[in-house]
Amino acid sequence: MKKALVLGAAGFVGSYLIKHLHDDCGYEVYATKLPQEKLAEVPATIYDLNILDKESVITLFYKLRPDYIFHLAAQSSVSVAWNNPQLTIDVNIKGAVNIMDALRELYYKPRVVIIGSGEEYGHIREGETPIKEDNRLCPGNIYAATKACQNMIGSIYAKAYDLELIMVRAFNHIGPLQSPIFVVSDFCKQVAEIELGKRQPVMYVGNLSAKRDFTDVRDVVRAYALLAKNGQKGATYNVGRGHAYEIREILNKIIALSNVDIKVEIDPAKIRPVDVPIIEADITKLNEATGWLPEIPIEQTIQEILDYWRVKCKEED
Ligand code: A2R
Repeated sequence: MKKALVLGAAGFVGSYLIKHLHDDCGYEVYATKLPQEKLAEVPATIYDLNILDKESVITLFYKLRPDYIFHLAAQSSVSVAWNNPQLTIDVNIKGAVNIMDALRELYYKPRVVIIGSGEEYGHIREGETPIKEDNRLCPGNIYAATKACQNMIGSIYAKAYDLELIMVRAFNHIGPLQSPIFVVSDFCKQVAEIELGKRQPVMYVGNLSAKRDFTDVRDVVRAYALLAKNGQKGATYNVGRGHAYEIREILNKIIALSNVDIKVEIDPAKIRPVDVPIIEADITKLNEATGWLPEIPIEQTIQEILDYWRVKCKEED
């Protein structure tokens, strides 16, 4: 039976990826989390690992000898990155290099999927959308810059040391369980709280005109597993829906699912220092390598996120 190791599994994507690798791919799954994190019931054997501790990374790789490794561990919040660039650089760049260096110590070559971000493209010129993987990178925030750096070092290591590294640029992914620091979760949580009378019927929002490419997290993890098998060594693949939605459109879809009257107000604290107007993926390369296409409609995902918050906000009463 093939073995898969998921690094950074206590985050949003981890539990979905573990479930897919175990239930749908039939792998024996191992996963890591930070010592202070908790991981809900998942079909995997769990280890504590801080990717900043390179020796521990090497020891774990030797012990488990996985066929596939998925590197999800990251400081993944754009707003936290503005406030704490040092931490973001440490985890997202130094941590990634620790993993790649650990791979060089092994006597065999596991297939490793390194997760980056659609944010790496940053400020996109007219005519560059939908964005292809060989587009120039112009990161618009600190988080994006660290992920662009991870990607570049990954490409260099794959070539220089003949490592089986496959780089992903993941566009916005959404689903139940996501933290409300991310926009769709934030909106759905606010609506659930309004419905329960926990707050005034006013939604506080940031920049509504930005356009982002949103994909259901379950479609995203399916793409990661396919890339682990079929992605080309050293190559980068966009993972996204291939369609950008205006945040205003998403907000309207969420409000339409509620039967309470909701007013919308701009909260200056939610406007980021630099915002990128449109980010949309060209997913031709991914589709050609794996046959992957998104399957879950955005309306279904939004409904499930709203229902998740309705239950969670009620439980907190
Ligand atoms: O920051 P925390 O405490 O939430 O922990 C995150 C964890 N993490 C680490 N793991 C090992 N060693 C570290 N030094 C370290 N620092 C942070 O990685 C969190 O539990 C996990 C990443 O999960 P999320 O932040 O929820 O990201 P998500 O949405 O699961 O996305 C997975 C990947 C990330 O590379 C994103 O940047 C990319 O997809 O979009």
